[in-house]
Amino acid sequence: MSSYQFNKEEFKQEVTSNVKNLFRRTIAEATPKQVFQAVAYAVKDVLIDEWIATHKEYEKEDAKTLYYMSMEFLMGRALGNDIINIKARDGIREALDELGFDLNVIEDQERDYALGNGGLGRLAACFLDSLATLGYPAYGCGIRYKYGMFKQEIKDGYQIEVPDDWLRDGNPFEVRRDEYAVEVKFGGYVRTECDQYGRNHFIQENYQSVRAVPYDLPIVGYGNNVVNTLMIWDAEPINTFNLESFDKGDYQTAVEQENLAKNIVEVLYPNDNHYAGKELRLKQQYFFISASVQRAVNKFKAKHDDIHKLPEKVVFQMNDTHPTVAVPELMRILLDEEGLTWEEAWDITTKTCAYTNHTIMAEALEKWPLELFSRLLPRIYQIVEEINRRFVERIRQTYPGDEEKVRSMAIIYDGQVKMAHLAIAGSFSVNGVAQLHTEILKKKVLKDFYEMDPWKFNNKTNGITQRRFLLHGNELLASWVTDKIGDEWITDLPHIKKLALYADDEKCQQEFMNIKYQNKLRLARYIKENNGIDVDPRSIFDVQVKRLHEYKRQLLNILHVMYLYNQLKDNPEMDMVPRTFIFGAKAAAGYKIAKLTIKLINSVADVINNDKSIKGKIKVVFIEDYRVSNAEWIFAAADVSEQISTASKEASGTGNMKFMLNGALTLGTMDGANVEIVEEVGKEYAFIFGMTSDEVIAYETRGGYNPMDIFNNDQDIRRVLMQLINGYYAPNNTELFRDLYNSLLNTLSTSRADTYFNLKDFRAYAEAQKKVDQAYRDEKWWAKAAIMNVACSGKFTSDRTIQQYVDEIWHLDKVTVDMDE
Ligand code: 26Q
Repeated sequence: MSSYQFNKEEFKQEVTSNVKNLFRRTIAEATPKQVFQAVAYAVKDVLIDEWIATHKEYEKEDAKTLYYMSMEFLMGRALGNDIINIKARDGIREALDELGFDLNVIEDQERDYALGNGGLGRLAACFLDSLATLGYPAYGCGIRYKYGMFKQEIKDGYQIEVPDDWLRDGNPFEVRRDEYAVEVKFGGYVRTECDQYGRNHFIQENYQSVRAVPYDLPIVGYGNNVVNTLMIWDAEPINTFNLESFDKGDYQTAVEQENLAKNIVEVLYPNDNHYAGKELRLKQQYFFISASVQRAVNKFKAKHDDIHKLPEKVVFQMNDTHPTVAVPELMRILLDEEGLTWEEAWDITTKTCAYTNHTIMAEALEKWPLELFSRLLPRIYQIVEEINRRFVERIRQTYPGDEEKVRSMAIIYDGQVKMAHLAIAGSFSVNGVAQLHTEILKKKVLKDFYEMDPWKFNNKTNGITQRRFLLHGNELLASWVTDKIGDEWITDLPHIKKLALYADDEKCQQEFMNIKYQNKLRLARYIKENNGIDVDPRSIFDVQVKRLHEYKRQLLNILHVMYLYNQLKDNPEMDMVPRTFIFGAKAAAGYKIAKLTIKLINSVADVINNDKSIKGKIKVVFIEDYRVSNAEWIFAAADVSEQISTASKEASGTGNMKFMLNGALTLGTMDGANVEIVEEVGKEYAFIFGMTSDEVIAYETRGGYNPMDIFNNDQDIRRVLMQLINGYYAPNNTELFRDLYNSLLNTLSTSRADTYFNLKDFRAYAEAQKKVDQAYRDEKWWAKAAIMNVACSGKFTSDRTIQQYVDEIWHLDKVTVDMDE
């Protein structure tokens, strides 16, 4: 296989000429931002041939194609990743040097593509990277939000949400594909017509519609000439203000259609792991699903006559329940447009759709009110009704007389459409995202479904791409690893196991710790520039970065910081390794307790960072606007990875894997993929604490526990909690943190006191933290443990995850692309 040969002089010329054409400037006059644009277009020029060649090959092979349907793709930046994957990074760095620019600065000009919230969206992005690198035919299907995840600013310790106008300067990599635009219909009513053969036809009338236009983004495989496509849909008005409308006095409808189109793709909902039954959200879901399913069916039909063979060539993977309307939408097309019988259509649909579950938390489950659902999607609603009718019939046949089963499993119940139930009924595969999570699904949350169709259920433990999170994010460590063991790890991460041979070697330990130190310096510079805080790169970098959510327990972390600070105040000579507690987190805009937790972290930081008496032994840093691009540097610099969710609540976690890959030690609960991380690296090289998922679930069944007992018996904890309401961290407003205090101690009308067992796990957490402090003093041990974490991270590549999806669910064939042909 020949791959792209980089030609430095040609590249320099192209960049120079791009600057000229785009900005009417010479390269010497160009700003870094302009150079970024020019470089991006030059890179696209290279990609485009591979992109075309890849799709020619797919056509030629008539390859089965995956459509990964997701409301979110948290891509981060493209340029740095793409030039790594075409293996031109060193060449481009040199070329830019010679033109007088620093590649790092140029990369830093690109906006993050923040079309996602957190784990689920980033997982989709890692999967696309692995699919391209492994050479599997796949599309990502999503929405081209005008505004992605908001930018976070911290003002006076509070989170402020600023719109993310990511397309303002245009996106050099995207390609608008007007020729593939399709129509998507909303509302109106369904008229039934009986034809001469006695068959019913369903005609949607008086609807509003929008034109869905796909934009393609290239997804570059690593060194294999494969370029896949992320297809994101924009909405445009159809026939706006056409004469016909005016004549009919339909001015109102025309205006409404225009507004519908404008609103639909306006903004990503910034809720993570939380369902909000907003009408616009359902519109977004149907919009991109209808468009994607139409496109997939059209593409299939262009080559094949027999629609019954669709499952041989097409598979839809639904990323959580958000894309579940794909099930009734495919049914609609097969019934109404292809004229199939219900049985035929259902057979095809349930062989084409597969569903991934990402959460067991009740508040995240999507349930749409029937009134809303039927009004917005009248034909889809009819189909869901019929799916439900037949499904309930099947439940009754399987469990005669057991109406409890119907109650718990029906798709339509309590005046709602339960999307998870629809997804399970309509899919041939239902998977969880880590072993523990899948077991909880089977034994608890989806027990009834598992018992009825056990064959559908399977586990696919999440993974991450080492190309972005080591090769790009941590160049120093990546080169070191390659020096030691060769570069196979880039496409075959389990090879990294060979590093274990060096874990005991003192020279290697020193090299490793020195690299970690360099990365800590880099992060310290970033913190200084962005937060104005001086941190000591010799201190332990203890990091918790992830969305802010009560179950993730950032509160436990900061309560422990408050406790440590109290100890230091009592005993300024206390012997402890200096520690920098680093936080990064966005809170959903309407999530009060989460936002208050951010304020608390910043208030604690203010007090502690300015207290000279503790001699800098503790620093607290809240990194503003945590996102994919700065995450890459944060992981590289971390010593301790905080993965402290209430056991059973974190389906998998993927940040935990990124830390491990970068040689941080996990301080965590036995939750999600932490369990498998510990299984790989061994308990001795991690700090595990707290209740197990079984214990948590047992308490929950009993209705919780009484945190007051702990409050009354543990004076250290009591002191910390009192500081929430005595103005210790808010001298001007003693009531500021009252709600946090109440969430821990008072039974609120909405939930149990301390729903997430912060106080119950506090002592165990403090003990584990103490062990971290002790362990870090033994530098050799720490270096060895860190190297062992890197060495044992092989399982957690998304390449492995994708290969399992391919082998057990998708059954795709690998394609090779040769650029010589
Ligand atoms: C639903 C309805 C309306 C509005 C928003 C939502 C919504 C949006 C995003 C619901 C859930 C999400 C995101 C969930 C998520 O990120 N889950 C995480 O998925 C990761 C990848 O599998 C896991 O590693 C994490 O454990 C899980 O929390």
